[in-house]
Amino acid sequence: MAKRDFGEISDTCKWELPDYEPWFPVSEKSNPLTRDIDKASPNHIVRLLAACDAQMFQKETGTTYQRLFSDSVVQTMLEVARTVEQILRDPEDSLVVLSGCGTSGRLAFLTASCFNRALRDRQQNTVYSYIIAGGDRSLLTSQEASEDDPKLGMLTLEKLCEGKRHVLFIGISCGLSAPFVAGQLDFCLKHPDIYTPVLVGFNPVTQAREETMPGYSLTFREVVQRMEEQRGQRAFIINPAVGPEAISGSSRMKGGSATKIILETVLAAAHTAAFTNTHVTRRVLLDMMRGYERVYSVTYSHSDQIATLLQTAGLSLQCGGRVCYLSWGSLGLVGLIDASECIPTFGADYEDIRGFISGGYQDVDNIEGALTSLGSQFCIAHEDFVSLVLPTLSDRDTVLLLYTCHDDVGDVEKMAHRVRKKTSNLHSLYHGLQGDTTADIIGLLCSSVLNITWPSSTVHMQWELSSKLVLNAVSTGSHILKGKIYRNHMVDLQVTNSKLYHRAIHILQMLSGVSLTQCEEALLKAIYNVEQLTEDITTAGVTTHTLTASRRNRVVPLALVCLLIGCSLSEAESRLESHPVVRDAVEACLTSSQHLTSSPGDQTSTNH
Ligand code: S6P
Repeated sequence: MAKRDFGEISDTCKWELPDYEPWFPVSEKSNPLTRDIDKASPNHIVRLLAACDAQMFQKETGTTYQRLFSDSVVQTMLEVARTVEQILRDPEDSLVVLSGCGTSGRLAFLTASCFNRALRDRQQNTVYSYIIAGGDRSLLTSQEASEDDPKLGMLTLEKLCEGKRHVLFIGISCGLSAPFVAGQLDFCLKHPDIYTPVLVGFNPVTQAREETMPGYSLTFREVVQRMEEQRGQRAFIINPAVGPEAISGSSRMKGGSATKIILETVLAAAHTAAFTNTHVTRRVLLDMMRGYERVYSVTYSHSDQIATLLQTAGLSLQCGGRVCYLSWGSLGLVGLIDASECIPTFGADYEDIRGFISGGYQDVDNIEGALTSLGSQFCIAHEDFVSLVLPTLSDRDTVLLLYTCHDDVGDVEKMAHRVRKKTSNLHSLYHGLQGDTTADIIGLLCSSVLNITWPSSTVHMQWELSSKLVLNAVSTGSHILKGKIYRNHMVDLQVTNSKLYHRAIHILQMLSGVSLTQCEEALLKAIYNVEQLTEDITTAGVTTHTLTASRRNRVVPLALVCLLIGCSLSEAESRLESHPVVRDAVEACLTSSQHLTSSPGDQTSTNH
């Protein structure tokens, strides 16, 4: 035991060493803690996820990386909170815009909605708005391509802020990489009389993306450098390192959680100050962040129950069943977000893990309103669950009820009875206060119950974070059990934007040990479904490649099999057909390839 703990301690810090995967920014590195997560038991998976999440709260150890609690980070948060405080005191013609792509855009939406609600509760005018690349449909589906468009980002921001006198723009890009956000930050820098830009992300500025963006003269790094020149006055960068993700590059996990912690801390502190006629202080910010650290500890103190949920969801996915989150209140948004992210992250079908929220779009309160006309995937109300899913529900499926003591528990109980008639595979995640027994009756109907009890000072946003941690563990863990992950890499990723295109090439390089150029060629062959690359293909840009890739399946596994076996695409296709589970396919190829003797997975990217 002592030996294993020692191993974990050193693995916890290894990613900080300068020679650990130096070609990757922190947000794309593989986490040394989770390199065997694909073979771990449900209990062990939860322990590993807990150890990765703990890295969010680790104190600064040296000079390399600033962390969440570092003075420099707290100082910048303080300055941003004071700017928000001023806007709240004088909101006329002012706006706080939160923007991002994918998960970062979803958190922008979640945060803007939450704090507008807080203002409405005080009979104040709302000051927050959000932008998500690809529009509101991206809240529920993956529209990864719009992430690559800096001009679209800029134009969307300009349109939203028409006629405003002062705009605090908060651009979120965990990897300091999304061109959509870079375009917006650059636009703000060019109009300092109106816009004050804030960048939230989790890489040092020296690791911001260097690649050129289509139709744009600057790289993300150059935009960040320009922000640095104005830092502390007219531009702010909040960028603590939180360590690599448990599944490499999956910034929906720690990146999303840390974004939530930072934004809510800054905005909640500003609200308290503005409405109690005080000022934001470092102490207030630190206390709030410590509150989130306690949320982390309390949540993972229920690791056994989380592992049970993960195991049952994994069994459902393995046998072609579905996992449904049925939520009430704002936890519903957390459920919708977690479920929708499984599509781009694991190449999942939207029916594999699906979220439903009691009041449908009325509860979501998004700018574009109900999106149900876009198709079944956008049907998110409980009544949609009742008409679309309930009739065919069986014991193969897992249903998770997600609610708190503030929700209509009678309604939860009614739904629990309806589900129970179709499946015994019913579970619940409940947030309650000390001494309350509200959930007891519903618990009797469930085959597993995760009741988390909180002190009365706990705020709803903290329950959201707790639910996010649990659901991230359930959706990630169940896909690991389904065999979607090899080591700690999602091999079968969808290559739908330039970030994912480059990630795919690096995964191929790491697993095959051949040069990046050969890997890119193999990837392109798989994308275009050709045995030989034509000049048209090699001269086309990444945007054309990703557009083509979005219409193809399993391009990365195909390219990998070709590289490992040295075979044609058609042979690779038939090999993959005999191994529908991606991890098995990779292992079978590694075993039969000569590369195994030289342990390709342990080679480093020296071919850069
Ligand atoms: C990550 C998620 C993606 C990212 C998006 C934005 O797990 O699937 O959708 O959120 O690519 O990334 P970033 O680095 O700009 O926040």
